[in-house]
Amino acid sequence: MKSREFPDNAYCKPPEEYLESSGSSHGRVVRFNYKTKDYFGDDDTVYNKYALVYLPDGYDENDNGKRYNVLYLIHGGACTPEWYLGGEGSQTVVTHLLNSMIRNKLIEPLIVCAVSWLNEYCEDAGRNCLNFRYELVNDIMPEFEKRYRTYAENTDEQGFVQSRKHRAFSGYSMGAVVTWNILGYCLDKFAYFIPMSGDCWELGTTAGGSSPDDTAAELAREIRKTGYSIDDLCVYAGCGDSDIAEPNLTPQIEAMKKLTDTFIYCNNFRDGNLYECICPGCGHDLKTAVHILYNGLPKMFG
Ligand code: FER
Repeated sequence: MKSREFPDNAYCKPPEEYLESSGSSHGRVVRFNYKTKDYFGDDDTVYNKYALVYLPDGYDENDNGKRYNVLYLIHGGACTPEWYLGGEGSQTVVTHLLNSMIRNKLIEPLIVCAVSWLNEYCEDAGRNCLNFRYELVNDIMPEFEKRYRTYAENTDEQGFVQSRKHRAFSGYSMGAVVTWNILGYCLDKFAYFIPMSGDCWELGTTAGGSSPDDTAAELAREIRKTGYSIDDLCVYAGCGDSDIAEPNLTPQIEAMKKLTDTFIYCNNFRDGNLYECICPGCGHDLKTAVHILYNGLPKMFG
């Protein structure tokens, strides 16, 4: 059941001033440290990792009453969480965008947790992307959502399932590969997805482009298994019109459109759960991610 109205899905250009400065009031970027393990192997070596966290203006650690939507955001190849959020205490084009969208009430204040599929035990980016969900669900979410005020009243399985409509996942390029994987395998904990500039690799590298029908069928099969249906998820996918990933993403979306028991393509999420936003004048770069986040975030949550 849709519990709120959404703006239309069609691309709008973000105002220049949203990207340039945040004005006087702005959120802050902090660091969140956690421990994880090698989910390919079976030894107990502990690995230290961190996420960069955007906390919106006014976020108060001690205010027990207020809760925030949370977006997990993941980077592409040869990058780190700094690509989005700079570092502790930084302001970047992404924080400017978030501050501006919150101030202008395009979105509710939210927490962003910029995570990484990089690790010390495996150098294969593709494998790491398809395995990241174990680290996310077992090591990041329980600690993170205990520490920060998300809608998870408990950080056990049930707490995450009950708060899934207040949790989104997005990633760019290789991070989109992760996002499609989370859609397939973590739908009980996430209801909203923004895959940016990348296709689904469940059936192999760039298989969304080379085997679109099989890839779409695989995603739909995993989603059907969960028992969640069309009304329980939204996918706002996007890329640039001159993006090297566009020839991989668009065929996959076209194939997904045909599986109308699982995906309903629509111009407003009132009428369905799938959209592809192709940003004019955009390539395979941060500008595209910023334009898709500007367009996608107002369609998330609730
Ligand atoms: C795509 C998904 C991911 C794609 C490229 C990537 C060209 C990532 C490439 C890299 O980081 O090396 O659809 O299309």
